[in-house]
Amino acid sequence: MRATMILPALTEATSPLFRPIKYSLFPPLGLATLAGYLDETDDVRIVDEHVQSDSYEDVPDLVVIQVYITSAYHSYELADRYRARGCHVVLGGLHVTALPEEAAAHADTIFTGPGEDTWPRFLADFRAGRPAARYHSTERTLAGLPPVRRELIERNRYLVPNSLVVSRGCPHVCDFCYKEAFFRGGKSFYTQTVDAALSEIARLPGRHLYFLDDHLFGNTRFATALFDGMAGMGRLWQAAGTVYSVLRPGLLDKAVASGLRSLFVGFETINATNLAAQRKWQNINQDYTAAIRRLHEHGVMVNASFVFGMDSDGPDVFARTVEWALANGVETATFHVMTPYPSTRLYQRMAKANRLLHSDWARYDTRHAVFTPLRMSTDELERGYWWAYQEFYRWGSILRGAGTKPTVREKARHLAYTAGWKKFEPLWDWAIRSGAVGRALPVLEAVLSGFGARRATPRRARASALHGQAAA
Ligand code: B12
Ligand code: SF4
Repeated sequence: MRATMILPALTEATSPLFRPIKYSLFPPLGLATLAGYLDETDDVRIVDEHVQSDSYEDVPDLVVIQVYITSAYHSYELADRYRARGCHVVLGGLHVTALPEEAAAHADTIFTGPGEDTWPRFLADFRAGRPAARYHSTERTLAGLPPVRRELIERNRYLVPNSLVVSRGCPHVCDFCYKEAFFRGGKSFYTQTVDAALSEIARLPGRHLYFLDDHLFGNTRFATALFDGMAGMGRLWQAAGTVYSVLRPGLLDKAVASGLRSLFVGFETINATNLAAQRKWQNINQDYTAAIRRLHEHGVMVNASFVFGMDSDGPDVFARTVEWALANGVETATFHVMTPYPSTRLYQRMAKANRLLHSDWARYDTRHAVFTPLRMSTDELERGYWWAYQEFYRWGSILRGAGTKPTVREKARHLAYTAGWKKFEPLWDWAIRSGAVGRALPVLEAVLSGFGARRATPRRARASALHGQAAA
């Protein structure tokens, strides 16, 4: 069987908003995971439009497209083209799960939810010549997962080729998040076995890892055993976690001892009223400043994520948020315009209140205001969003953030990490065009490790763990 698997790009390279480095970070892990279920004799290729172009002139037996909301129209266009040629086209992923009827008009088969149970069933049906039109996932397990087909990925095209997920979903229920809807009909948070996760890690070459799990710290027993197992492997890693998981005694120390050096934290808003409205219960009453301090004391850099446009946000939210992040020495910040994704609670709430402005999915990209905010205009919201990025990443702010760090080496690490991410776009573009962005990985590793200064379990970290216990 011949199969073409496609991850369509969100934005065409001609858009002024396109930042190639952001889209050259991670390989298409979802598709490489699904490819693991194919036979060795199958002829399969993966096209990731974020890093490569293709003429799409082939006529494979099977075309697999992963559909995100912002690439939905383009995905449908590709699907229609291949179907016109007689290929069997299957669509799956977050957007298909959110709006199955819309996707079904462009596919021979659609999949809703994660693919680990439905995909092998479909493959058997397809080979037997009787594929169904729809498969809905209900059995949630990662037991017996075949190895991810990483050899189908061109490692050098990505800055972070060693991305991985060892769990699916998350134990929380924030109302703007895709997760409840995506996992409907089965468990919405489950993990691999610790042994399977450790073997996957052991198979990855080099030092650096990036866990893309929604919440790597979500199951304490699993995370503790994983970090214990990783200790001594000599890895440097990055991941995402919540404020609560950072403040919880013990776990962060183990993570750091096994190589954690930078964490993406969903602060979302510095306004507690917003948090209650978004059902982000786990962040309420957590001391955000203490969380950042604790991470920094452990030598972990912080990528803070914020959402603008929640119902209690007025026009002052942008300056307040940026000021707070800079004063706390946050290294990188990711800002979003709140975006009600179809099928989320937030979307239903907005639709009921008649506050949705349109259904142009291409603009549901967290940069555009697609709803009417309560305490400012859509224009103020979009302008404020861009202003926050500009303000946070101007040289004066970067130097101010670096200035909050206690030692010269830590100041240098802050400077190198923050400026490297946002200030050297032409250099990144050159590296990407020459197909060798992966060669920059040793530089990232050097910065993460604080130019070699970060020992596994710093003494200061142990002291702060005690402080954290008192605070938590
Ligand atoms: C890495 C990542 C990216 C990367 C690259 C994506 C990639 N290479 O796959 C980059 C940086 C490009 C990116 C960009 C964006 N992202 Co992003 N990203 C992620 C992240 C952190 C991990 C994705 C991943 O690898 N998951 C692990 C793999 C194994 O799972 P998977 O890809 O979902 O695939 C499984 C299933 O979905 C399913 N499946 C998927 N496709 C198909 C197809 C078939 C046929 C079948 C059977 C099954 C199937 O089976 C797979 C195995 O279970 C997720 C969060 C998350 N934890 O998933 C956010 C996430 C997907 N991103 C999100 C967003 C909002 C964006 C941006 C819009 C942000 C922005 N403002 O620019 C852009 C748009 C992306 C686009 N192309 O449209 C949201 C999507 C929300 C939504 N409802 O669509 C998520 C869920 C984060 C969040 N919690 O809000 N992202
Ligand atoms: S903590 Fe993150 S992944 Fe979990 S439900 Fe909330 S936004 Fe979604």
